[in-house]
Amino acid sequence: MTTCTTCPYCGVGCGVLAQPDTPVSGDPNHPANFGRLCSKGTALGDTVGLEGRLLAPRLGGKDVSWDHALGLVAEKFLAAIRNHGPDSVAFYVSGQLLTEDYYVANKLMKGFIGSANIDTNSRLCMASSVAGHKRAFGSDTVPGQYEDFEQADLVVLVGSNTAWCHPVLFRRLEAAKAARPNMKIVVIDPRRTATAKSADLHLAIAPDGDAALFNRLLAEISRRGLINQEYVDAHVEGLGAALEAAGTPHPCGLPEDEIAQFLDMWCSTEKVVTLYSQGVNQSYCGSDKVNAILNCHLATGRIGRPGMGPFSMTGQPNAMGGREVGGLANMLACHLDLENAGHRSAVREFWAAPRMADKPGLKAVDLFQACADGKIKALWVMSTNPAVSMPEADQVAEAIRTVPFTVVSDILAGTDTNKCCDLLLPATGWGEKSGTVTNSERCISRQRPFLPTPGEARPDWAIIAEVGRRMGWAEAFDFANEAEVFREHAALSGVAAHQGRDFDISGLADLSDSDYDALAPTVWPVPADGVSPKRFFAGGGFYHADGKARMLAITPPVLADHGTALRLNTGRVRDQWHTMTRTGRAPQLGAHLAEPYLEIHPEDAARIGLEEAGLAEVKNNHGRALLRVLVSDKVRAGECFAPMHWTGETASQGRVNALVTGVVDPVSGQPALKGSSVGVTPYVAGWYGFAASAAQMSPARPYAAVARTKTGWRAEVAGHKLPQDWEGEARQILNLPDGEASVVEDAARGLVRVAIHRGPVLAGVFFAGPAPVAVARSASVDQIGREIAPLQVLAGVPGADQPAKGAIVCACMDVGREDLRRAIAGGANTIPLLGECTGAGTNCGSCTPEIQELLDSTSNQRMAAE
Ligand SMILES: Nc1nc2c(c(=O)[nH]1)N[C@H]1C(S)=C(S)[C@@H](COP(=O)(O)OP(=O)(O)OC[C@H]3O[C@@H](n4cnc5c(=O)[nH]c(N)nc54)[C@H](O)[C@@H]3O)O[C@H]1N2
Ligand SMILES: Nc1nc2c(c(=O)[nH]1)N[C@H]1C(S)=C(S)[C@@H](COP(=O)(O)OP(=O)(O)OC[C@H]3O[C@@H](n4cnc5c(=O)[nH]c(N)nc54)[C@H](O)[C@@H]3O)O[C@H]1N2
Ligand code: SF4
Ligand SMILES: [Mo]
Repeated sequence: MTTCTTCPYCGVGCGVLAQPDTPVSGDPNHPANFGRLCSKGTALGDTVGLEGRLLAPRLGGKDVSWDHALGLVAEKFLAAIRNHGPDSVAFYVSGQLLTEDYYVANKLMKGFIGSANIDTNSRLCMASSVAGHKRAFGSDTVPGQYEDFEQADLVVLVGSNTAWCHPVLFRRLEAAKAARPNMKIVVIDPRRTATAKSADLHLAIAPDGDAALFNRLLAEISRRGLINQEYVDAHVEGLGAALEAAGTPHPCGLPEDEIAQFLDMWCSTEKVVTLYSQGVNQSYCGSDKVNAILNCHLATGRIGRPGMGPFSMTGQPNAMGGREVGGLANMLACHLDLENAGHRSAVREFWAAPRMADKPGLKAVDLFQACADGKIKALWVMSTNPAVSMPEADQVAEAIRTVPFTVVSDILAGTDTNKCCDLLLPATGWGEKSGTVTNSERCISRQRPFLPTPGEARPDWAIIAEVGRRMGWAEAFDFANEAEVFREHAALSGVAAHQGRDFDISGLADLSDSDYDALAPTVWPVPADGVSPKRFFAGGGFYHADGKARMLAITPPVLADHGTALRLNTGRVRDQWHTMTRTGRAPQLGAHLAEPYLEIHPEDAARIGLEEAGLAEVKNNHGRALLRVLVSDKVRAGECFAPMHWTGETASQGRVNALVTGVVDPVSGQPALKGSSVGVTPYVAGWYGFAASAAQMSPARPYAAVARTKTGWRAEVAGHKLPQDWEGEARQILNLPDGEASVVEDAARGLVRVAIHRGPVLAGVFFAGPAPVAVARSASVDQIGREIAPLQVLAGVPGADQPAKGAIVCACMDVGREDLRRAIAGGANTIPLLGECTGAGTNCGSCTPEIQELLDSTSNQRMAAE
């Protein structure tokens, strides 16, 4: 039987059709994706196996009963509260919890424990957007809908690598542009990303130059007489001050002609959507960037109408739901304000809460600082991996260890955060759990189970509710099922609506269990009486007391000077999700980019003495990382980029957040994850190697990065001292103590090749040399588990029957760079032709920017040769 559910990755929130032991497919009826999925969604079936799962509560490394585990949590939290007060405990939760989980956690902390020390990884993600929305609109409201992207004539993507991070929305945008070629796309990003590649105009802005650019835009809007005076008079305050601040131009690092082009496009197009994401939010001036963007839409009244508006793209599947339940330390519930006494008493009454929090709690960075300072006596981490994803991650891991009692709820046993915690609680994961998520366009969708519950795992909401009961609040946490939690949340939103808030789903408060099970994707608001339009603010109706929006006077920051250091920008790659605990298990997703890397401009690389494919040591006073060098003019000189995904599980020194600064935006408390100062030097290893094994390898050399493959595991390694015994070294790295070894050493060139067979079957292969080794990696990986002669293995080249694939470009159809090059040489010179020959790009299409790049570079080479 097929189950309709929702993808657990990005905020696009695609509908998925799933059943056990079958590849998933896109739900043609879901309004977010209409059947499309990206590479990560397509690979979901490969990530739900039980390998590495946490299947029972574990205390100090030993399995314990739920009764013991939950009793202990209740006891330790109660003891801390008794001895040190409610603010001595904290929850750190996640936009990957379902709304029901999130609601119960927030209720327990804010209404019953009586502290607001619950913060979420959304602090690292959406906090600046939330703050910007609240300042401008009086509420955290996303006015628009996805269809606005299709209806717009100009789409501006600011600090968003949509092609990789929200691929299905990007595909919808591409399709709309193909249908209406006059539609224009502008990308504002210091890096030339895959998204920028498809844009009509790419503005490689100076980091944090965004507020200056949007101030320029506001001034130009005014200069051209494009202020929508009628709208502003009726619905907006603050125009004068905003214009005055925008009157003084500040540098944004762009040439004047490019600025002029952008201003002209924006001013001369009425239907414009400005989407923004982490290049805006994750900055020391993120909230101001948000308001500089909102100012332009408010001044022109281009908001809440079809094809128009600002659009803050959410990252996680339930980032939006988390904001609805009030999961941030400075929010209450249902978009009510913690600092508003009226709101607090309404919630107190609804919850019959014994002890309401009455002041904001600690925001993520401060929360972990309080852990380090010994102020937090009990900490519960749920569905997030802060030892990897928080800035200054080494210090955060240490801070977690400092807390006397730490609990983590996760689906997996071995995460970096779990290693710092006392008690591990096994949660049910995607495919097993049931509840709702809200995507970027405010659409609530069901996640439905289609797999049995593994081991003793329990749903997050049920774990939290049981702790609530054991702490003494039996009635308040007596939820029979997730539908009951949802109904309570929906009913509370009705209370919020009476307080004049935007978030109202009271129309869903009476769903029966079976209605809830069958709930179709639903865009809020859903008031109990009457209908609401899908978009907000076309006719005003803002949530400040006077019903008006606010334009803010924004003073752009002085752009940071990193001196002789480089500015480290961080972000995502196409086929991995955050700390890779799930995507890292799908072999096809690890084949696109298999190592932690540093993208660096050719000028800087030359100055520093870095070579392509060599290793870079990246350092500052927070920490250190060793990363593979990728020389590229896609980054600006003086800047470098590294992905955030590698952890202690997958790399020996690839945790980039060890280097990332904990400086925060003063308004939102969101850290500036895109702007750290680092020193970069070449790391010269004694030897470099590549290994493919049937056994699980661990990253245990000075440099090592391991990834899952179809045949087992692969690893890139490097070491200091030349091993005396290469066979022993190879066996250790390959994790193959037994089996027959064949070793070839070329002492003169320092090259070593080791193959390990079990009978006729190849179990592992290892290549090492004094420089990064050039072997056909995909071919070696493919040979594992096959009957193949040692000599052929040790040649390090694919057999005649297996042409080299090269690095995987199309993860869905398993097509490599070399496959594509051969097809291009054979005459397939367009994306559709390449799709026909190789299959590449024919499933999710998120690799099409890379295929296009390969086509362009091949035709450039051809032109140069002619
Ligand atoms: N493949 C994949 N997709 C994901 C995720 C994932 O882990 N993997 N995670 C999801 C989550 S939680 C999130 S929050 C989203 C994030 O989605 P995005 O925000 O699109 O992704 P990032 O790569 O973090 O950063 C976006 C871009 O900001 C640019 N940038 C850096 N500094 C500046 C600046 O000062 N100004 C401007 N204009 N741009 C700047 C960076 O160069 C980068 O290309 O992705 C979601 N989707
Ligand atoms: N340098 C840098 N750092 C960043 C960012 C950046 O751009 N640059 N981006 C930031 C952003 S936007 C985000 S959103 C964060 C993301 O960072 P994290 O939230 O730390 O990353 P994940 O790997 O998604 O962690 C989710 C954890 O929950 C577990 N899990 C999965 N499903 C369930 C479940 O149903 N229940 C429970 N209890 N656990 C589950 C997973 O195994 C995993 O351990 O990273 C932030 N950090
Ligand atoms: S775009 Fe991809 S990751 Fe995002 S929800 Fe859709 S399938 Fe999942
Ligand atoms: Mo995020």
